[in-house]
Amino acid sequence: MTADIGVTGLAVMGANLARNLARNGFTVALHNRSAAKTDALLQAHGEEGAFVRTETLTELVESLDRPRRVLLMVKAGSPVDAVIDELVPLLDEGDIIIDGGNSFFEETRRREQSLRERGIHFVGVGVSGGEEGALNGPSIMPGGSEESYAALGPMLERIAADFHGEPCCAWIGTDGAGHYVKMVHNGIEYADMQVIGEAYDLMRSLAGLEPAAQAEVFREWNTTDLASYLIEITSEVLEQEDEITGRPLVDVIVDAAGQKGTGRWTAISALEVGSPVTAIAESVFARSISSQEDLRRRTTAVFSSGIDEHAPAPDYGPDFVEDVRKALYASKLVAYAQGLDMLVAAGEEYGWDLDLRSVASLWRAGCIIRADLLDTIMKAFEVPASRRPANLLLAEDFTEAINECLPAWRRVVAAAATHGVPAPVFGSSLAYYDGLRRERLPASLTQGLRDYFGAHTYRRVDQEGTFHTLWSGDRGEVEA
Ligand code: NBP
Repeated sequence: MTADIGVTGLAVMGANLARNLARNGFTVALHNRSAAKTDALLQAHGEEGAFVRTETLTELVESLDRPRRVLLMVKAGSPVDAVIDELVPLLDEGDIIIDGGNSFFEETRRREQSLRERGIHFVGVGVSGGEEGALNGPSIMPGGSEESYAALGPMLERIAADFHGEPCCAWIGTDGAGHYVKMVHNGIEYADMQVIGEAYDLMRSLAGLEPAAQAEVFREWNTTDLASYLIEITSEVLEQEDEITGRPLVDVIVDAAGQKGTGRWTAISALEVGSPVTAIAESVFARSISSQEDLRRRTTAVFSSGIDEHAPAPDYGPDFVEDVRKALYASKLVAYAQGLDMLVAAGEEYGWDLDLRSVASLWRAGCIIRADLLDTIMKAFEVPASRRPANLLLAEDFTEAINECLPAWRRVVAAAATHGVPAPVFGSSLAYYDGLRRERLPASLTQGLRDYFGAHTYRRVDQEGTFHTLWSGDRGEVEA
């Protein structure tokens, strides 16, 4: 029996994608460095579809139809290069290697270029949705050549999540574009979770809402324009009781958030392409602060809040909860707007013609940031190029939504600062919005200072050209 596709790397993600492919009628050749995982998969799920067991990469390649399609689901980093090095001598021109792991997009660009020179297609595919998505339908973001998508796309579209009949899979752009979009997806996911955390903290600290009561609040919010997978599972986590102590589970979980790196990569790349993704970067930093456990233990006892203990207790009731909902929604919109802006900047830098409508459409189902909002975002970009908003917040629906949220957003950020509750993404998102909104920014002073100490020059509001003030001379102005 020849197989339609081979999967190598059968840990949880690879195994689930292989099962998804088989359940969708494809014959899947299986390989893992150590055969035990292959056998375990066949034993537990071998009846789910047509599988071909192989023990070596040579056997795997020999079992495949042409052009051969080999999906790598091994650990990101050097294992991907190790498997590629072993595979390439076994493949022919026109064959396709697919990397479905969380590889860094620069590595995907390097691998694609090197394999292209040898006539082999290398397709970096962003896959989102975790274990469950991999099995039942992930959001799939393929890069690589358009030609390779012709051979691979229909297969990926068949196993992808489905949003009202549309597959959450479409060709993103050449070389590392797929992994880049997946990286930014994860960056937005960081921000999405952080704003949920800030809302929870404010409602608990200021409105006294315990986790079980907040589970109800989030459940209610999930029927509003905040409706999303992350809001839905927030209510489930908040209502969970610890089996041992009977306390809310969230109170016995150590408050130090981990990260695997995609949020950090997003922030680094944003700095490189000059895109201000403050919400994502602040979310990465918020996790870093949370993880400085030793330092926090010392500072908690030493740093004062500066809050007047004798001030009358504030009344943060249902109105405040509604304010927090609006602050959360507005901050979330900023995170998405920044993520999409970053894609545009990266597209210019790396030569990808990214279609934001398509990107938003792929995130509507199957992935972690799936949200009703994405359908509206998609529609905002579903217009002729000349009418596409230069920033998501300029799309009419979102300008209106932000205007509606603004007073509440400002009240919440002020309350957080007044009462010493850290809300870095609520605050920085509002600052980003105000930064875009203000007619004049203090960057003029920055330019003056730069000119003073480094003769970096400045432009004037009333004349073309660049200018320099002779700061250490007669302080006259000269054209630079
Ligand atoms: P892991 O990332 O834990 O990798 C384990 C697999 O890599 C095993 O099959 C292992 O083989 C293989 N492997 C390693 Br380690 N070194 C190898 C080498 N030098 N040569 C060949 N094979 C090697 O698996 P995972 O958690 O299933 O994740 C797979 C990919 O998917 C990763 O890139 C991960 O970041 C990504 N991922 C994505 C999501 C998502 O939501 N999209 C979630 C989780 C993971 P062995 O069995 O012989 O040790």
